[in-house]
Amino acid sequence: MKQLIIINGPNLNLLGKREPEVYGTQTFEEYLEVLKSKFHNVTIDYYQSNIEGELIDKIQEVGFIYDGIILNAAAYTHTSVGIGDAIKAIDTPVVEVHISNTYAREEFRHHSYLSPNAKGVILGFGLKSYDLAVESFLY
Ligand code: CA2
Repeated sequence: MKQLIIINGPNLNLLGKREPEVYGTQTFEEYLEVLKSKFHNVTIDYYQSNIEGELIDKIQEVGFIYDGIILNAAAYTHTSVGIGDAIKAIDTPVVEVHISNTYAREEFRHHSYLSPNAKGVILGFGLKSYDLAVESFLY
C-alpha cells in the first residue's frame, strides 16, 4: 500500500472557519475523511504546522520513507528558501498544491521557492487540488 502524507503550512488550520469566499466552508479534517474514503487503497497521513522549522523537520522525517508528499506550504511557498532546500534534499517526490489559483492573485503569490524542486504543481481547484495530487501518485 502506498504511503502518502499531506503537509499543510501556516493558517490552513483555519480552513472552513475564516475567509470562506476564498478557501471554502469545509474544514480540512472534514475534507480529509472524504479523501481517505475515496482513496482507501492508499495510506494518507496528515500534518499541519504554522512554524517553518517544524515543516522542514517533518519533510526531513518522512522524506526518505514515504512514497509521496503533498505539500501546501501556504505563505511559506513564496518566502521559504529553507523549505525549497528541504524538498531538494530528500528522496521522496513532492507535489506542491494550492487551493487557490495563485496566479490570479497578488503578484507576490506568483513566485514559488518550492516549484523548481517539486515533481509537479497542482493549483486552483479548491480542495480538489489535493484529490488530484493523490491521483498523481497512483499512476
Ligand atoms: O491557495 C493556497 O492553497 C495557498 O497556499 C493558501 C495560502 C496563501 O498564502 C498562498 O498564497 C496560497 C494561505 C493559507 C491561509 O489559509 C486560510 C484559510 C482560512 C482562513 C484564512 C486563511
